[in-house]
Amino acid sequence: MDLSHFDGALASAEAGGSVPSTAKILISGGFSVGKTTMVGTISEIRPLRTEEPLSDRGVGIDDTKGVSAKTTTTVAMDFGRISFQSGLVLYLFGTPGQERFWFMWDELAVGAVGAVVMADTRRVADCFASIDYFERNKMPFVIAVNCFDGAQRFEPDDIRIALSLGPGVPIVLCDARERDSVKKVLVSLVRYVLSTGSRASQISIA
Ligand SMILES: Nc1nc2c(ncn2[C@@H]2O[C@H](COP(=O)(O)OP(=O)(O)OP(=O)(O)O)[C@@H](O)[C@H]2O)c(=O)[nH]1
Ligand SMILES: [Mg+2]
Repeated sequence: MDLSHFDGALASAEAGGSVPSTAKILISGGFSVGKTTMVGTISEIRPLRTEEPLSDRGVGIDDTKGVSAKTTTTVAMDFGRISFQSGLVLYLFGTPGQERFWFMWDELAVGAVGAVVMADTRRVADCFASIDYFERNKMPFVIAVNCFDGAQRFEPDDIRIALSLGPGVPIVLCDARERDSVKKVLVSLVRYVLSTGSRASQISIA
């Protein structure tokens, strides 16, 4: 990848210029944390979804604790796209949240430059698998804490301790239903990817 091209695109996005560039981003996290919602909120195209009803077959397998209102789940992926004024285009791939569909992750991760790991402070351990996966694969990620109604609010520093994250990993509080909020998460990820450089510089995003 030509990282300077991506860097230029972001700078240009901020300056209102026009440099075309694309990047693949993963939206991951535990079951029912709001991944499909996030992709749908920000996508400028009708998002591709692979939702299937939660059925009796999942009883004893799917962890529906705390998400009793949930009736469907992502079985393969979500897909959406967001363009910045500059021409920078992000392709968003939402991962399935349930363990039995994690075999999809390796496929989805091919060519991705970074990831958003969504977290719910009521079920914080659910995002450990995503964090482990991206740390193992040396893919830069940011934590997006989806602030559900009624969930206790925590400071980013407390969340950093709870997730055993180093000081560098950005933690952003967000509402997956709010476009501007999701945009902040993505901008934070792009900036972080550019600041780390190492992984991004080996990947083609052109
Ligand atoms: N209150 C509130 N509800 C949300 C928010 N984000 C998502 N939801 C709701 O939470 C539920 C789960 O959202 P999804 O976007 O399907 O979650 P997911 O992470 O894609 O779920 P899986 O693919 O099954 O792992 C849905 O009923 C959403 O409407 C949020 O920020 N606040
Ligand atoms: Mg989903």
